[in-house]
Amino acid sequence: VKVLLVNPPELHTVQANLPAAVEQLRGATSPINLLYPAAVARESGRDVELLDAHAERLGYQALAARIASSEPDVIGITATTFTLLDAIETARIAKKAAPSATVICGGLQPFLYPEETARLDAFDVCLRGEAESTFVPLLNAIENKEPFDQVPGSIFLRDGKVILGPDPEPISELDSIPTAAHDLLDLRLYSSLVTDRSPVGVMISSRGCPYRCAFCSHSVTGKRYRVRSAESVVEEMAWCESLGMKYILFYDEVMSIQRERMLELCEQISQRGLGLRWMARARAGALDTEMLAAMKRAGCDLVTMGIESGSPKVLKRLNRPQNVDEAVESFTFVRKAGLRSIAYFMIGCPDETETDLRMSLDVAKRAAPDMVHASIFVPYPATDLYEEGLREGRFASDYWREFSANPTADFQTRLWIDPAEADRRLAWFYRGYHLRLGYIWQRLKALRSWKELSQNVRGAIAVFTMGRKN
Ligand code: B12
Ligand code: SF4
Repeated sequence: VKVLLVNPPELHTVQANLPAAVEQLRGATSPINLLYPAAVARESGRDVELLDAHAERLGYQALAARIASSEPDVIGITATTFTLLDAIETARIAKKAAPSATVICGGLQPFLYPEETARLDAFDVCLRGEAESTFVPLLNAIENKEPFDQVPGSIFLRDGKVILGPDPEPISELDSIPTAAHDLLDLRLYSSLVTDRSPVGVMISSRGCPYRCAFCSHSVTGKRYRVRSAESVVEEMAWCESLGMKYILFYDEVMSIQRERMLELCEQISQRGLGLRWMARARAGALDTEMLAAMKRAGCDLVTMGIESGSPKVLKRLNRPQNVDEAVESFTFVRKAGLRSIAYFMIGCPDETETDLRMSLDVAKRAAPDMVHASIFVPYPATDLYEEGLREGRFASDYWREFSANPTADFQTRLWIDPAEADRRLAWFYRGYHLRLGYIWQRLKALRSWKELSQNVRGAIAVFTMGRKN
């Protein structure tokens, strides 16, 4: 069978917590979530094509034409709750453009809301779980015209009833799965706000996260932290470089939590002598100068970390480490190691008062990252805080589940605090951070190119014209 994997356009995404202006500045990054199913399908001998409609900025008409000309037997679409409407629209288009193809939905949405996604009647079958344990069994079943009942992770409708296949096995040995199929991408489409290098690639060196921040959706990759060997990561990096990539975004949930592994990985990257630069998402408080020096030698130039709030009380509420000084120290270490940093903050968190907000600004100034990224706290689906809000009657109904069952374009995310107040706090925080001579001087010193200057100017315009629905 011929497989076409589609990353849907992002024309009807549920707007979360970033102003549309900032959203548009974000370059498209490669759909790593589809590069894994692509790799396993290809390894099993199938002909695989990948269509990134979002990165190509395709509208639905153009998408239909492309799907038709690909003549696929199987169409695999990825969906999160935020991209569900576009995933459904893509499935509808796909059904018309390739009427005999089986249309599949995978990703976070069918994992979080299996019944609701199956009942949408948009997809022939959905898959929950990691593609490496589900996709090939499904392709086999399609090819052999067998029912999907025994396919791990399958969910589908039969006579109006939702049927669930066996639970999929989590992948315990990450080295056993094939390398993400980067060569299927048109690399020219990918860039990122965090670097002036391009093309930009995405890699994952570990899966899962052992922590339980109260604002974070349960993810497909789960709580068990699993790592790849340094050898396999370095091989993939070398391959990415040979394909033409200049920069890698490591999208691991938490990359730096196993110190020895990180040192080993950096050592091997350095020895390989790659010209790539890369960034890592790290955990504040879990970094030391030796690790950062090793990362720098290995080509890392940016570390991003969540601080979230400057108030220990709010941090406790978020189930985050409450030692603010340790978080600040991590940023100092990063700066001293000669790396750039981005700090993430959330504004409008549960129980946040004006005093807590001021504490956040104060910590942001002390941490002095190269860039501050603040967003309004949105209770995401399948998070502890959303569930608390439901239990305690803050939200009248399980609106994320209702949206999943009956997604409509007028759906609006809800906040914990009054939206106008949240906007005011966010604007106050950003202006307080950026409108300081010290900050402006720091940025000017750090500017490395005209492209970066224009990005900064556009970013600043986005900040000052901020409002959630502009
Ligand atoms: C990297 C990342 C981003 C990146 C890139 C997103 C992207 N489209 O690739 C950026 C920064 C752009 C981003 C933006 C946002 N993100 Co984000 N992001 C992540 C993060 C950290 C990792 C995702 C990832 O690459 N995982 C690794 C891959 C391999 O795993 P996976 O996606 O689950 O895919 C596997 C399976 O699901 C399956 N699979 C997936 N698709 C398909 C398709 C088929 C056909 C098959 C067979 C299988 C299959 O196979 C894969 C391999 O096993 C996750 C956290 C997490 N742990 O998932 C949040 C997460 C997905 N993001 C989230 C959110 C909310 C957002 C934003 C709304 C944030 C914002 N404020 O704007 C935006 C929305 C952007 C958008 N339009 O989708 C939430 C989603 C919550 C939800 N229920 O929808 C998550 C879960 C964070 C969280 N824990 O709360 N994000
Ligand atoms: S926010 Fe990050 S550290 Fe916290 S639970 Fe989610 S992935 Fe883990």
